[in-house]
Parts: sequence; C-alpha cells; structure tokens
Amino acid sequence: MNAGGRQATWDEAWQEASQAARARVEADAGLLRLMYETMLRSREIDRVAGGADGHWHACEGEEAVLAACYCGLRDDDWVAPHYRGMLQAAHARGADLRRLLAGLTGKATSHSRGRYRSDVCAPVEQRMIGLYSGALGPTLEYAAGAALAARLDGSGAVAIAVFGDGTSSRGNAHEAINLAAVLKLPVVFVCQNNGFAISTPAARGVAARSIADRGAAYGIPGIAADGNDAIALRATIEFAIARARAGEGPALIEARTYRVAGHLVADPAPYRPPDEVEPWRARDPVERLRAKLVAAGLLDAAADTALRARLRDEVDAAMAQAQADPDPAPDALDTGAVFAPVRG
Ligand SMILES: Cc1ncc(C[n+]2csc(CCOP(=O)(O)OP(=O)(O)O)c2C)c(N)n1
Repeated sequence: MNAGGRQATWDEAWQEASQAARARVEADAGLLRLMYETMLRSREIDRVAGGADGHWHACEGEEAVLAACYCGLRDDDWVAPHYRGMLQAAHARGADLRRLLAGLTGKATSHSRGRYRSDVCAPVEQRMIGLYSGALGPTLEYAAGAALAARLDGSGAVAIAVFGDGTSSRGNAHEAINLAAVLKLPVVFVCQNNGFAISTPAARGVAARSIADRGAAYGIPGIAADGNDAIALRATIEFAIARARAGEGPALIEARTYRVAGHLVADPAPYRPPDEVEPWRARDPVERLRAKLVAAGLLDAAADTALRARLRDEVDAAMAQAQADPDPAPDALDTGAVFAPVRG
C-alpha cells in the first residue's frame, strides 16, 4: 500500500472514532475532575514558582496539554514531558510537590539533593524522562527508546513525548519520529504548539502549513487538535494511545495553543502585538473545562471555590516548606551518588 493509502486508512479510522472518543472522555467523570484539578493546580504552581524565580517558564493557557497528556495513563507508561510544564507533569505522575519545588529553590530535599537548581526535574521513579542536558530534542529520542524497551518487554506500555513547536524542527526530533515510524514503536508524539520559540513566532520557524501535516511525511497519523480544549485533546491522545498499545505504531498530535505569558517570567514579550493575547485569554482552557463540568452537573460554584482554596493552600504550603528546607551541605557533592563504582 502506498503512503497515500496508509494515510487514508488512519484518516477514516479517526473520522469514525473521534466522536465516540470524545463521548467516552465526556462520560468519564473521574477523568474530567482529575483533568480540571491538574489544570487548576498547575496555575497555582505557576503563581508560586513564578513569584519565586524570574526564570520560571509558565504554562498559563497551555494547561489542557498537561491534563490531556498526563492524566489517565498507566503507571508503567513512560513520559518525556516538554520542559515547560515538566514540574507539573512530575507532580501529576505522583512526585511529591514539596520535593519538586525544592528543586527550584535549590534545597537539599530536592531530587538532585540540591546539586542542580531547576524546574525541569523528571524523577525516574515516576517513569519520566527529563531534559538532562538542557538541550531540546533528545527527549524524543529517549522516548522512542523507552517505547522500544516496552515493546521488547511485551508490557503494553506506551511512551508519550511532548515538545514545543521550536523543538519540533530539531534534527533529533525528526530522527526520533522517523525511527519510531519505521519500527512502529508504541510512542505518541505531542507537539505543544504555543506559537513561539522564545521570541520567534512559529510561522517563522515552521514552513509546513501545520506541524500535524508532517505526520504524512513520516508515514504516521498527524492530527491537529484544539490545544485549549482538554476534552477534545484528550480524545485525540486516547485514539493515538490505543493505536500505539495495539501495535499500530506512533502518531503525531499537534496541540494548538498559545503562550499567553512571556517565554519566562522575566520576559515582558515586547516582540508581539499586545492585542494578539486577548483572544487567546478568552479561550482559556481552565475556564472552558470548568464550564463543561458545570453543564454536566459535576461542579457547582461552592465546590469550585472550595477546590480552588484547597489547591491554593496545598501549593502555598509545599512552597513554604521548599523555601524553609535546608540548603545542600558539602556532602551533596559526594561523587559516589553520581558515578557508578569501578569494579576491581
Ligand atoms: C538544542 C537547544 N537549542 C536552543 C535552546 C535554547 N532554548 C531554550 S527554550 C527555547 C525555546 C523552545 O521553543 P519551543 O520548543 O517552541 O518551546 P516553548 O518555549 O515555546 O514552550 C530555546 C530555543 C535549547 N535549550 N536547546
């Protein structure tokens, strides 16, 4: 079958499956509540982390990607998050928030024991793949490797790799997606297209009409989804996960969203017209999911107020603890915890 034929097959499958996939997500009250809580908590984390560190990369307005990618996974699935939102992803996977925030404040209680001060902590205990070198792109390759391992183990686990529009044009991103396509690996590639790579608009970094269109060139499904609609995006990702688990190979999902904040807290983003932001604020993903929950009878104003207060208090307490935690002592430099022992 030629590439066009392959594309027609999954296109039709997606057309057939999309409504049912959406209906399934809408009927899962537990998942909807979990996604809403994840998004609200992310915004609280942005508030405290952004207040403490001008280098923080906020996820505001992009939270639907977190909810859709990291809720409802199996414990043995692997995730290679985008650096923007990695701390929230780690917490969504079960890592302790105080320890994660202690990574930001450089404290001894952090996963790196204070040796590395960063918001891009991805504890391997949570089956997470981090941005170990700070270079964007390799995480897609590591995710393809994790997917290969999962297939060799026969575990049925999948890997999810999330990355930005800027990262999507890195050479290793192409290599990873191509290799995964050739080997039909159980990995879902999700491009969190927020319209910018620092100050470069996506339109100046990507010549293709859309990032999803690149899927056809790799010979895999490429699906663009509204990245501010948590339900639609989750339905799309579930379709891709189901294919991957069934041995049908990878997919490329483009989550179209917008970076309403600067690249980092200290960036006032003078390079874009201010009136570009407002229409996106009006499509706020948190508000859209809240309205859905209210319409479905799953949330009322009093419960929403109580939930927001609880999350604010929890996140404030975790940050207060992370700030009060001890600084690393010289023993944090103990090389025994860095290098494998030499066998004699
Ligand atoms: C290989 C590499 N090149 C450049 C950088 C510097 N850098 C850090 S964040 C960033 C922007 C990435 O844009 P995108 O992937 O779209 O993610 P976003 O920041 O928009 O979420 C760049 C270029 C890097 N970390 N790694």
